[in-house]
Amino acid sequence: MDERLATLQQAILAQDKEGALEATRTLLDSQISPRVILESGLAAAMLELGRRWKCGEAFLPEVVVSADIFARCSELVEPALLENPEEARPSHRLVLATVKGDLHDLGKNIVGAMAKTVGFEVKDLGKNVPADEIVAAAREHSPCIVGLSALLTTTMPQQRVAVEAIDDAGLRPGVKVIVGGAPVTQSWADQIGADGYAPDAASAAELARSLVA
Ligand code: B1M
Repeated sequence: MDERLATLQQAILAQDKEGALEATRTLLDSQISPRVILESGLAAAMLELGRRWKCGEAFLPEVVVSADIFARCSELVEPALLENPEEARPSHRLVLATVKGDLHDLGKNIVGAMAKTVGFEVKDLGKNVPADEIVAAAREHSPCIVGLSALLTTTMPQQRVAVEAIDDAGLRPGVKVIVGGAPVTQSWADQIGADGYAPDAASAAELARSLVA
Protein backbone atom coordinates (compact mmCIF):
# COMPACT_ATOMS: atom_id res chain seq x y z
CA MET A 1 0.00 0.00 0.00
CA ASP A 2 1.11 3.57 -0.66
CA GLU A 3 3.00 4.81 2.42
CA ARG A 4 1.03 8.06 2.51
CA LEU A 5 -2.31 6.20 2.59
CA ALA A 6 -0.93 4.03 5.38
CA THR A 7 0.05 7.17 7.34
CA LEU A 8 -3.49 8.50 6.99
CA GLN A 9 -5.00 5.21 8.15
CA GLN A 10 -2.64 5.05 11.14
CA ALA A 11 -3.52 8.61 12.19
CA ILE A 12 -7.27 7.84 12.08
CA LEU A 13 -6.78 4.63 14.02
CA ALA A 14 -4.70 6.52 16.61
CA GLN A 15 -7.33 9.31 16.92
CA ASP A 16 -4.62 11.75 15.82
CA LYS A 17 -6.70 14.54 14.29
CA GLU A 18 -3.86 16.86 13.29
CA GLY A 19 -1.88 13.95 11.87
CA ALA A 20 -4.85 12.78 9.83
CA LEU A 21 -5.58 16.24 8.47
CA GLU A 22 -1.92 16.70 7.59
CA ALA A 23 -1.78 13.27 5.90
CA THR A 24 -4.93 14.14 3.93
CA ARG A 25 -3.41 17.42 2.74
CA THR A 26 -0.20 15.61 1.74
CA LEU A 27 -2.22 13.10 -0.30
CA LEU A 28 -4.23 15.88 -1.94
CA ASP A 29 -1.00 17.63 -2.93
CA SER A 30 0.25 14.44 -4.54
CA GLN A 31 -1.10 12.78 -7.68
CA ILE A 32 -3.34 10.38 -5.74
CA SER A 33 -6.99 10.63 -6.77
CA PRO A 34 -9.49 11.95 -4.23
CA ARG A 35 -11.57 8.80 -4.76
CA VAL A 36 -8.63 6.66 -3.68
CA ILE A 37 -8.06 8.87 -0.64
CA LEU A 38 -11.69 8.42 0.37
CA GLU A 39 -11.99 4.69 -0.24
CA SER A 40 -8.49 3.31 0.33
CA GLY A 41 -7.44 5.80 2.99
CA LEU A 42 -10.38 7.04 5.02
CA ALA A 43 -12.98 4.29 4.55
CA ALA A 44 -10.39 1.52 4.87
CA ALA A 45 -9.30 2.92 8.25
CA MET A 46 -12.89 2.86 9.53
CA LEU A 47 -13.28 -0.70 8.32
CA GLU A 48 -10.21 -1.73 10.31
CA LEU A 49 -11.51 0.19 13.33
CA GLY A 50 -14.80 -1.71 13.04
CA ARG A 51 -12.88 -4.98 13.03
CA ARG A 52 -10.95 -3.94 16.15
CA TRP A 53 -14.16 -2.79 17.86
CA LYS A 54 -15.87 -6.08 17.13
CA CYS A 55 -13.08 -8.14 18.68
CA GLY A 56 -12.61 -5.88 21.71
CA GLU A 57 -9.38 -4.20 20.61
CA ALA A 58 -11.07 -0.77 20.34
CA PHE A 59 -13.92 0.87 22.26
CA LEU A 60 -16.84 3.17 21.53
CA PRO A 61 -15.14 6.48 22.57
CA GLU A 62 -12.32 5.77 20.14
CA VAL A 63 -14.82 5.01 17.37
CA VAL A 64 -16.66 8.29 18.06
CA VAL A 65 -13.43 10.32 17.88
CA SER A 66 -12.19 8.51 14.75
CA ALA A 67 -15.57 9.05 13.06
CA ASP A 68 -15.29 12.78 13.73
CA ILE A 69 -11.75 12.87 12.31
CA PHE A 70 -13.00 10.91 9.27
CA ALA A 71 -15.70 13.55 8.70
CA ARG A 72 -13.19 16.44 8.95
CA CYS A 73 -10.82 14.74 6.51
CA SER A 74 -13.68 14.02 4.08
CA GLU A 75 -14.54 17.71 4.09
CA LEU A 76 -11.01 18.40 2.82
CA VAL A 77 -11.28 15.78 0.07
CA GLU A 78 -14.75 16.57 -1.27
CA PRO A 79 -13.89 19.86 -3.05
CA ALA A 80 -11.04 18.06 -4.85
CA LEU A 81 -13.48 15.35 -5.88
CA LEU A 82 -15.64 17.99 -7.54
CA GLU A 83 -12.79 19.83 -9.27
CA ASN A 84 -13.07 17.67 -12.36
CA PRO A 85 -16.75 16.80 -12.60
CA GLU A 86 -17.69 14.84 -15.67
CA GLU A 87 -19.07 16.59 -18.71
CA ALA A 88 -22.22 18.55 -18.01
CA ARG A 89 -25.22 16.26 -18.36
CA PRO A 90 -28.90 16.71 -17.70
CA SER A 91 -29.18 17.27 -13.98
CA HIS A 92 -30.72 14.37 -12.07
CA ARG A 93 -31.65 14.33 -8.43
CA LEU A 94 -30.58 11.91 -5.75
CA VAL A 95 -32.50 12.01 -2.48
CA LEU A 96 -30.23 10.45 0.11
CA ALA A 97 -30.92 9.29 3.66
CA THR A 98 -29.74 6.99 6.39
CA VAL A 99 -32.89 5.20 7.50
CA LYS A 100 -34.80 5.62 10.75
CA GLY A 101 -33.01 4.41 13.88
CA ASP A 102 -29.58 4.53 12.24
CA LEU A 103 -27.00 7.20 13.07
CA HIS A 104 -24.24 6.03 10.73
CA ASP A 105 -23.73 8.65 8.04
CA LEU A 106 -20.08 8.55 6.95
CA GLY A 107 -20.70 6.12 4.08
CA LYS A 108 -23.86 7.92 2.99
CA ASN A 109 -21.93 11.18 2.85
CA ILE A 110 -19.33 9.60 0.56
CA VAL A 111 -22.11 8.28 -1.68
CA GLY A 112 -23.45 11.86 -1.91
CA ALA A 113 -20.00 13.25 -2.75
CA MET A 114 -19.44 10.62 -5.46
CA ALA A 115 -22.90 11.16 -6.95
CA LYS A 116 -22.16 14.87 -7.35
CA THR A 117 -19.10 13.97 -9.43
CA VAL A 118 -21.31 12.16 -11.95
CA GLY A 119 -23.74 15.04 -12.31
CA PHE A 120 -26.33 14.49 -9.60
CA GLU A 121 -27.92 17.20 -7.55
CA VAL A 122 -27.98 15.64 -4.08
CA LYS A 123 -30.73 16.27 -1.55
CA ASP A 124 -29.30 14.86 1.66
CA LEU A 125 -31.97 14.31 4.30
CA GLY A 126 -29.39 13.26 6.90
CA LYS A 127 -29.51 10.30 9.27
CA ASN A 128 -32.27 8.64 11.33
CA VAL A 129 -34.81 9.64 8.67
CA PRO A 130 -38.34 8.17 8.94
CA ALA A 131 -40.09 6.79 5.86
CA ASP A 132 -42.68 9.59 5.71
CA GLU A 133 -39.93 12.20 5.34
CA ILE A 134 -38.31 10.11 2.60
CA VAL A 135 -41.67 9.87 0.78
CA ALA A 136 -42.24 13.62 1.08
CA ALA A 137 -38.80 14.37 -0.37
CA ALA A 138 -39.24 11.79 -3.15
CA ARG A 139 -42.57 13.39 -4.08
CA GLU A 140 -41.07 16.88 -4.06
CA HIS A 141 -38.07 15.92 -6.21
CA SER A 142 -39.64 13.28 -8.48
CA PRO A 143 -38.43 12.05 -10.93
CA CYS A 144 -35.46 11.10 -8.82
CA ILE A 145 -33.38 8.33 -7.34
CA VAL A 146 -33.81 7.65 -3.64
CA GLY A 147 -30.67 6.25 -1.95
CA LEU A 148 -31.13 4.54 1.39
CA SER A 149 -28.21 3.69 3.64
CA ALA A 150 -28.35 1.29 6.61
CA LEU A 151 -25.39 0.12 8.69
CA LEU A 152 -27.17 -1.98 11.30
CA THR A 153 -28.87 -5.31 10.77
CA THR A 154 -31.60 -3.92 13.04
CA THR A 155 -32.25 -0.93 10.76
CA MET A 156 -32.10 -2.74 7.40
CA PRO A 157 -35.87 -3.46 7.69
CA GLN A 158 -36.42 0.31 7.59
CA GLN A 159 -35.22 0.20 3.98
CA ARG A 160 -38.13 -2.13 3.25
CA VAL A 161 -40.50 0.19 5.15
CA ALA A 162 -39.33 3.13 3.02
CA VAL A 163 -39.62 1.18 -0.26
CA GLU A 164 -43.16 0.13 0.64
CA ALA A 165 -44.09 3.68 1.64
CA ILE A 166 -42.82 4.97 -1.72
CA ASP A 167 -44.87 2.28 -3.49
CA ASP A 168 -47.97 3.05 -1.39
CA ALA A 169 -47.64 6.73 -2.28
CA GLY A 170 -47.80 5.73 -5.97
CA LEU A 171 -44.46 7.39 -6.72
CA ARG A 172 -42.91 4.58 -8.74
CA PRO A 173 -41.65 4.17 -11.45
CA GLY A 174 -40.80 7.90 -11.44
CA VAL A 175 -38.82 7.26 -8.30
CA LYS A 176 -36.18 4.53 -8.28
CA VAL A 177 -34.69 3.24 -5.05
CA ILE A 178 -31.12 2.11 -4.46
CA VAL A 179 -29.86 0.66 -1.20
CA GLY A 180 -26.48 0.14 0.43
CA GLY A 181 -24.54 -0.05 3.67
CA ALA A 182 -22.21 -2.66 5.16
CA PRO A 183 -24.81 -5.39 5.97
CA VAL A 184 -26.85 -4.83 2.79
CA THR A 185 -26.64 -7.26 -0.15
CA GLN A 186 -28.04 -7.63 -3.65
CA SER A 187 -30.26 -10.42 -2.35
CA TRP A 188 -31.71 -8.08 0.31
CA ALA A 189 -32.28 -5.40 -2.32
CA ASP A 190 -34.18 -7.95 -4.44
CA GLN A 191 -36.25 -9.11 -1.46
CA ILE A 192 -37.43 -5.61 -0.59
CA GLY A 193 -38.11 -4.56 -4.18
CA ALA A 194 -35.33 -1.98 -4.49
CA ASP A 195 -34.19 -1.07 -8.01
CA GLY A 196 -30.54 -1.62 -7.18
CA TYR A 197 -27.79 -2.27 -4.67
CA ALA A 198 -24.24 -0.97 -4.60
CA PRO A 199 -21.44 -2.20 -2.34
CA ASP A 200 -19.52 1.08 -2.26
CA ALA A 201 -19.90 4.75 -2.98
CA ALA A 202 -18.32 4.79 -6.44
CA SER A 203 -20.54 1.89 -7.55
CA ALA A 204 -23.58 3.66 -6.06
CA ALA A 205 -22.87 6.74 -8.19
CA GLU A 206 -22.47 4.57 -11.30
CA LEU A 207 -25.64 2.64 -10.49
CA ALA A 208 -27.62 5.84 -10.02
CA ARG A 209 -26.33 7.10 -13.33
CA SER A 210 -27.23 3.88 -15.12
CA LEU A 211 -30.77 4.03 -13.69
CA VAL A 212 -31.38 7.47 -15.17
CA ALA A 213 -29.63 6.71 -18.46
CO1 B1M B 1 -21.45 1.62 14.69
N1 B1M B 1 -21.73 -0.26 14.26
N2 B1M B 1 -22.79 1.49 16.12
N3 B1M B 1 -20.99 3.46 15.06
N4 B1M B 1 -20.04 1.41 13.47
C1 B1M B 1 -21.04 -0.78 13.08
C2 B1M B 1 -21.91 -0.65 11.85
C3 B1M B 1 -20.77 -2.30 13.50
C4 B1M B 1 -20.65 -3.27 12.31
C5 B1M B 1 -19.51 -2.34 14.41
C6 B1M B 1 -19.14 -3.75 14.84
O1 B1M B 1 -19.78 -4.33 15.69
N5 B1M B 1 -18.08 -4.28 14.27
C7 B1M B 1 -22.00 -2.58 14.43
C8 B1M B 1 -23.27 -3.11 13.71
C9 B1M B 1 -23.50 -4.58 14.00
C10 B1M B 1 -24.73 -5.06 13.34
O2 B1M B 1 -25.66 -4.38 13.05
N6 B1M B 1 -24.71 -6.34 13.08
C11 B1M B 1 -22.25 -1.19 15.03
C12 B1M B 1 -22.97 -0.97 16.23
C13 B1M B 1 -23.41 -2.20 17.00
C14 B1M B 1 -23.27 0.33 16.70
C15 B1M B 1 -24.07 0.71 17.96
C16 B1M B 1 -25.33 -0.11 18.21
C17 B1M B 1 -23.07 0.65 19.14
C18 B1M B 1 -23.67 0.94 20.51
O3 B1M B 1 -24.17 2.00 20.74
N7 B1M B 1 -23.55 -0.07 21.35
C19 B1M B 1 -24.40 2.20 17.69
C20 B1M B 1 -25.72 2.36 16.91
C21 B1M B 1 -26.13 3.81 16.81
C22 B1M B 1 -27.29 3.93 15.84
O4 B1M B 1 -27.07 4.00 14.64
N8 B1M B 1 -28.50 3.93 16.34
C23 B1M B 1 -23.25 2.57 16.81
C24 B1M B 1 -22.73 3.87 16.76
C25 B1M B 1 -21.65 4.26 15.99
C26 B1M B 1 -21.01 5.63 16.05
C27 B1M B 1 -22.03 6.78 16.24
C28 B1M B 1 -20.03 5.63 17.20
C29 B1M B 1 -20.20 5.67 14.71
C30 B1M B 1 -20.97 6.32 13.52
C31 B1M B 1 -20.56 7.76 13.29
C32 B1M B 1 -21.16 8.29 12.02
O5 B1M B 1 -21.50 7.58 11.10
N9 B1M B 1 -21.27 9.61 12.00
C33 B1M B 1 -20.06 4.18 14.39
C34 B1M B 1 -19.12 3.66 13.45
C35 B1M B 1 -18.11 4.63 12.91
C36 B1M B 1 -19.11 2.29 13.07
C37 B1M B 1 -18.09 1.53 12.20
C38 B1M B 1 -16.84 1.28 13.05
C39 B1M B 1 -17.66 2.19 10.93
C40 B1M B 1 -18.81 2.58 9.99
C41 B1M B 1 -18.28 3.55 8.97
O6 B1M B 1 -18.49 4.74 9.07
N10 B1M B 1 -17.48 3.02 8.01
C42 B1M B 1 -18.91 0.20 11.85
C43 B1M B 1 -18.02 -1.00 11.56
C44 B1M B 1 -18.08 -1.45 10.12
O7 B1M B 1 -18.85 -0.98 9.32
N11 B1M B 1 -17.28 -2.44 9.81
C45 B1M B 1 -19.93 0.19 12.90
C46 B1M B 1 -16.85 3.84 6.99
C47 B1M B 1 -17.84 4.12 5.87
C48 B1M B 1 -17.17 4.91 4.78
O8 B1M B 1 -18.24 2.86 5.35
O9 B1M B 1 -20.61 3.20 6.17
O10 B1M B 1 -19.84 0.94 5.28
P1 B1M B 1 -19.77 2.41 5.24
O11 B1M B 1 -20.15 2.89 3.79
C49 B1M B 1 -19.60 2.32 2.63
C50 B1M B 1 -20.45 1.18 2.04
O12 B1M B 1 -21.20 0.47 3.04
C51 B1M B 1 -21.29 1.87 1.03
O13 B1M B 1 -20.46 2.90 0.54
C52 B1M B 1 -19.66 3.43 1.60
C53 B1M B 1 -18.32 3.86 1.06
O14 B1M B 1 -17.80 3.02 0.11
N12 B1M B 1 -22.57 2.48 1.37
C54 B1M B 1 -23.53 2.61 0.42
C55 B1M B 1 -23.01 3.05 2.51
N13 B1M B 1 -24.24 3.54 2.33
C56 B1M B 1 -24.59 3.30 1.06
C57 B1M B 1 -25.73 3.61 0.32
C58 B1M B 1 -25.80 3.19 -1.01
C59 B1M B 1 -24.77 2.49 -1.60
C60 B1M B 1 -23.61 2.20 -0.91
O15 B1M B 1 -26.84 3.45 -1.79
C61 B1M B 1 -27.81 4.35 -1.34
